[in-house]
Amino acid sequence: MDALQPNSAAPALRSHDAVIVGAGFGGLYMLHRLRGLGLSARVFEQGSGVGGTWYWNRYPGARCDVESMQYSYGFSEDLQQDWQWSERYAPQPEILRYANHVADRFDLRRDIQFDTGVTAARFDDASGTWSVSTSDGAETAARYLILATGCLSNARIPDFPGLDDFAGKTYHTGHWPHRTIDFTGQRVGVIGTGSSAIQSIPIIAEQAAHLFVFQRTANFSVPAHNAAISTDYAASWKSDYAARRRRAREETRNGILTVVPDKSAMEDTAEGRRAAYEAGWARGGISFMSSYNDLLLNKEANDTACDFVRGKIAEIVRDPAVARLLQPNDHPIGSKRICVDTDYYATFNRPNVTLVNVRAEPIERILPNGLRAGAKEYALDAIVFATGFDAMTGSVAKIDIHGRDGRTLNQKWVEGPRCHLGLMSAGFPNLFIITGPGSPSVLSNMIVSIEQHVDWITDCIAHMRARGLDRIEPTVAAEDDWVAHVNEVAHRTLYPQANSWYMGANIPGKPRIFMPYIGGVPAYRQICAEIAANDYAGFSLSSARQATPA
Ligand code: NA7
Repeated sequence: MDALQPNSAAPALRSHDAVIVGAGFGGLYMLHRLRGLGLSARVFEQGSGVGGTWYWNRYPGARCDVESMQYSYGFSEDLQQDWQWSERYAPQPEILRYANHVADRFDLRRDIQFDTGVTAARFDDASGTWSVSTSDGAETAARYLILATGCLSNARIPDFPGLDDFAGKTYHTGHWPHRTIDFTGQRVGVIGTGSSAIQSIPIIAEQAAHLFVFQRTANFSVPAHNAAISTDYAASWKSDYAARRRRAREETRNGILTVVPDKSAMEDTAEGRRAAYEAGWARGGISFMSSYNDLLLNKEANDTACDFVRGKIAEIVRDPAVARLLQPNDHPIGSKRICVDTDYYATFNRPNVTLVNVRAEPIERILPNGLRAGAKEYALDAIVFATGFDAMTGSVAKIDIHGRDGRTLNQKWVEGPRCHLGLMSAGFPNLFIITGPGSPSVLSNMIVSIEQHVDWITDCIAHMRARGLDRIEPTVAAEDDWVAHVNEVAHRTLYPQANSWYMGANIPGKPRIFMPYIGGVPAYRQICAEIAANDYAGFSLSSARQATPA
């Protein structure tokens, strides 16, 4: 263990080798790996339990859009053999049970302090340590500060005038109460039609006396065809889990084992495309986007998939005007994360569901008994904000992080996030971000990417300790090159054409930068591995006893 001496000016200072922020899947695995190195680590978690995203997003119908057999840790063979998933797409309570099982199984809780947010962190250049301030008023010193704060954890409610005057109940999907909410007999408004709304609307519609869906932008959604996992299916995975995990990591763009034909949509005939899309629709899930190899590269190819899904919407939704409104027409399919639903479009055939076009008539004001959009007032007992997150940077930005020259990370990132490999930012030594901006993160199976980052960080710290080093930060040149590369690769695809949260476009005033790395999981892993093997080329490594790196 590093001998960290508490700062004499602050006698109450606790010290650890590492502070980890967040006890979601990233923070839990990071703690486990650091313990394996013999380091002391303290995790601060603002929730009262583990699970991160899956702790907060308890809205009706919340479930993962990556199949359960793949959306799970691969680091422990015993764990993956023992755990039994019940459904093809695990519902939120089951994923939360899994996170709790992992915390117990690896005895992680004793190093996690719950109900405690990290508010600020300052790097002391002289000692080469971070001083971390927490919401309980304490300070903790640590050599390493690791942000496992998640990509979608800063829930956001738009600044609607009159919000505080609403007399009914309000909810945000990403901050749902820890009890069952029953909307029976109520007039409910759901604002937003992203993934969270699309999952919750069919269930809320079954309860509510009337449901108003306030849609600004229609979204593409494909059916989940969720079902119980058969014993045979689970057994087939478990018979060669390690090999399948390896193929997912090394051979698929997004860390999810899927068969992608080596074929452009434009090489196929119209009948061939129809058959391929029907097969994707029948299969269900995000693998619909893998019907061809160029759906996110070629607009003409993408248009064929858009037309297919728009056709399905027209088939499902009986009222042609409602169907037209539900048909997305302003972005290529998949350039916003494609949604995966159970009966979403069919819900609009229910007599108690009304779709309101707030693109044409924006929400002007929340009223004590509802809201006003355009010239119309809607009486509501409850409002569900399914309005998304300040994604990828929002949870990092909430912490007042001061680097080695006193500049804050927010000042540095004012025109958009700047990270080398999405892992570290120049000027902020020993600060690691798990699945940070500039890494595949949200474009991949998050757990695959979390494990890769945690393993890289662990290996990096082990490397430094073996050489008597205790300080690392990227060079400005390497970081500039990586940021330019992330941007350049993104613009080879159709992704930047959408006003998505990937682009920061959902937050007024946020810089429009495509934040995740789109080069694919295998290419990214290889780059990270080569950099590590090459003595961390592009990073300055030193010891606190040496001069500050240039
Ligand atoms: P999203 O996908 O960001 O969706 C937020 C929705 O809220 C989206 O339809 C927005 O419309 C809508 N919104 C936001 N602000 C407003 C205002 N002011 N008026 C009307 N409508 C508004 O968040 P989710 O929670 O659904 O999903 C996030 C990710 O979690 C998802 O991609 C999965 O990866 C899991 P807009 O499109 O901006 O017009």
